Amino acid sequence: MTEQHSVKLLKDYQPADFLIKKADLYFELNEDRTIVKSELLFERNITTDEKNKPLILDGENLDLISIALNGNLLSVKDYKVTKEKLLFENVPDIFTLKIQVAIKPQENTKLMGLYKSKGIFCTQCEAHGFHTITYFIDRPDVLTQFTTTINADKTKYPILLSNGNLIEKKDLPNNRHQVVWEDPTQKPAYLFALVAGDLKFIEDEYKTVSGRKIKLQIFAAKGLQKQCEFAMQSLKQAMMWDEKNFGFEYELDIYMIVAIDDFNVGAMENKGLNIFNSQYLLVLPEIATDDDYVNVAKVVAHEYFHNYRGNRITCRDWFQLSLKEGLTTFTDQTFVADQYYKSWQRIRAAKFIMTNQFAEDASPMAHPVRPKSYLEVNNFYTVTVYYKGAEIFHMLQMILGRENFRKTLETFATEFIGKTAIIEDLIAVAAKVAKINLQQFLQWFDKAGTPVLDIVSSYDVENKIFNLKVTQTMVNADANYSMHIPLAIGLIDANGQEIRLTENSLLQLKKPIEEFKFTNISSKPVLSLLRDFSAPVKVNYAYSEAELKFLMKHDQNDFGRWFAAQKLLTNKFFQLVKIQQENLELVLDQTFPEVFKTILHLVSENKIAFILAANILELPSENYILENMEVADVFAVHKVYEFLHFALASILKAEFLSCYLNLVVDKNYTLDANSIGRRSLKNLCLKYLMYLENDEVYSLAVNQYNNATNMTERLASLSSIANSKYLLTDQLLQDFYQTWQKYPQVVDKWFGINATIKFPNTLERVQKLLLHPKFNLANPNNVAALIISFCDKNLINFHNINGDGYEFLAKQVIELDAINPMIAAKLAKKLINWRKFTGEQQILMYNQLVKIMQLKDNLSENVYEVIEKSLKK
Ligand code: B3K
Ligand code: ZN
Repeated sequence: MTEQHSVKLLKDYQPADFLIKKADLYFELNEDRTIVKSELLFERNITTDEKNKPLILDGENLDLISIALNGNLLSVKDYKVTKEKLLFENVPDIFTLKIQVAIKPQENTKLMGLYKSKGIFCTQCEAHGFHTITYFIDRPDVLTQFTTTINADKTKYPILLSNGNLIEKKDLPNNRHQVVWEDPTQKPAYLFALVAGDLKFIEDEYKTVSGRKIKLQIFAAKGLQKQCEFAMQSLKQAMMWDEKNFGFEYELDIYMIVAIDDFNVGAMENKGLNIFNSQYLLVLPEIATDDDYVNVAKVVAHEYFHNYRGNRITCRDWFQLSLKEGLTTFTDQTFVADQYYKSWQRIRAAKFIMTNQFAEDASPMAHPVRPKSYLEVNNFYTVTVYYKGAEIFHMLQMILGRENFRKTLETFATEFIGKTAIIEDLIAVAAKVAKINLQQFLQWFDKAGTPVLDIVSSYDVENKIFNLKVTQTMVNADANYSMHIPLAIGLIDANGQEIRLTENSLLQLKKPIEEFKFTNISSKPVLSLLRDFSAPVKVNYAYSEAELKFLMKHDQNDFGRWFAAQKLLTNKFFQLVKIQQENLELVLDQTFPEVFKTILHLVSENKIAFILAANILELPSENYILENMEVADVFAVHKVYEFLHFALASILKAEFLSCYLNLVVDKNYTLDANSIGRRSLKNLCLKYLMYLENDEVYSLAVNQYNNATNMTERLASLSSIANSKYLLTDQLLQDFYQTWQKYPQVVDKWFGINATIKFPNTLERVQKLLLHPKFNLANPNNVAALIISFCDKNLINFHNINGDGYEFLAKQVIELDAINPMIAAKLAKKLINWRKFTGEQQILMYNQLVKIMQLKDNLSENVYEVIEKSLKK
């Protein structure tokens, strides 16, 4: 094991031996060598007991030029340099170090630290990027006040940005210029940012609740300014929302956002200077879909909400990551729900958790929301930490109530601003505010796995009592282990009316077995379960088909309606998968058309929202079905999925067509739940109709493609066409590329459509596209669009039993690991669930994992950790 393969453990946390109170940074940006000078003010940390500990700084890939301690130049024997550290014995308690290093951002393909994207210098420092810029104590509990001077060529880099306020700007000889930015707040180094490039910006102003004026600027390459307008609007909405809901007011005078094309994640919440992956910032109706728009609103808000959830109150260590990420994700979900359609957001969250997080929790990479150990923390920015984390805060809000939840955050902010915190700190505040015990609730953070609730009910006619018995279990947990689970329920009478309950409808499960009684229930009710997805659990309850149909029609809780329909269709789907596995003939169960007719009728009468209808009528995804199978049979599931679409289209052609034709979409693009719902239901009808594979439906799709005034409609029609047998498909794909090739976001969509074509030979298509002039393996969005979509959404091709899909992926992992380990590890995760597949597939996947593992010493820790975990028994 090299120095870098050392596992970090939560239980080993020790405060830093030294703090860095001030950092004065100076950057001389050049094309060949960038010079970074730092003047750091150190203070021995009094909370640590040993007084003579050495000073150990982090630093990697730095060309060390000079070091001076308290003004005295040091010689090489005064310190020790290793691959990742710089060590000084016998330093005073308070002192300054002046360090000069040189780095090569233009060669940095990892997109961590300081790097160049399309000629723009930019940074990404979370989780551990800063120590590749200069020597530092690169951990979140060292809070420093930064001043940053940037010196660069004036023509190439007219815009020079860093955190905080601009305090100086001047021209220098040789066509250079220099600026000084001062950040008044103390922040961890992972929130440091620098941007230098030829950028243009749009500007606006936000007046805070207390009347302060904040300057808002969004920067992007020249010509993209119109694409930034929606993000600006979203930012202002988010600022107002956080004031209104939590009393959180922005405290600096300026807030900047920059769009960058090569970025490892969606965006980064650097203090006062967010850096965004342009995919999550730049939108216009012609080039972006409704999902893109909602994602921009979500991510802009998310990064803004970090200001009070991560930035001003910092995680003590990276194990506490969900304290900022889970909480902020929950906050952005609540914001989006308030902006658009509340239950839609819960349905989206539930679908995502039930498909992706439950799968991760059952995989070799399963980990608690607060992991206990890691080799490479960047592997833990996962759906579990973000989305199960968000569900924990959603549960907390349900248990506390919205008012006490607000008070909790306000109090937490008052107590912890300017400090670091751990998850217990926030939970302790919540317990105090609501005067309840949350000790058991805390376990949600520390236990991996999905709880299962087995529920039985009985109705006592004589005493008019409805009884519920709930047993909770969890794989790999002791028999009498139990969690604190909020279970929201409702009872509905035979007329479809909600029964007013004397007892609380939010059940708080705490013991392995709990019983509840509901009194004064005059006739046998129908039970609505897990309303609003009150907890991220699996629920077993012996619903009759009639009950599920009844709930789908009458549950006043939209989530309950969707959940019932989902259960009904999923059960039927599974029955068909069994039939398919026995090679028997597939016959459409009448429940399907019945459900579809009911929903299409309800929506045509305006009794349910378009968006709810679209969600109910979208069949469970292949991935969701596979997640719920003991042995994932990709081919049987795909056969059934295709069969169902075709059979439904055949039987319900008239209904789909009339729904499609009635949904005339407004030419002016509007983004509200109603318009989004209409577009999405219309596109879904088209998707079904295309299974009929005849000229009538082809012409519908082609017309939609040609006449669309927005990308939502254009892309949906193109995707339906690409997956049909329409003869001119390739011509249309070509047309799409030709028309939109100058927009990288749209080219990625085109890669995505190509990669998800369900017919054979798609792998060859993907391989060809790897050589396309617009494809760049070093660009994470390209990799996601072409390679990750192929593995995630083209299951029959990826899992082809000739093994080509797996071999292709392994090759990409190896190639990419040398360029960008973080993205390579993301790709490697697509192989790790090998034990879930059929014997033949298991061997093929396993062989590829072993092949990657053979490169052991040459692998990054990112990829090494993923592969090692997946091979471990
Ligand atoms: N905090 C960043 C994620 C950084 C990822 C580092 N591997 C974006 C976000 O969640 O807001
Ligand atoms: Zn975040």
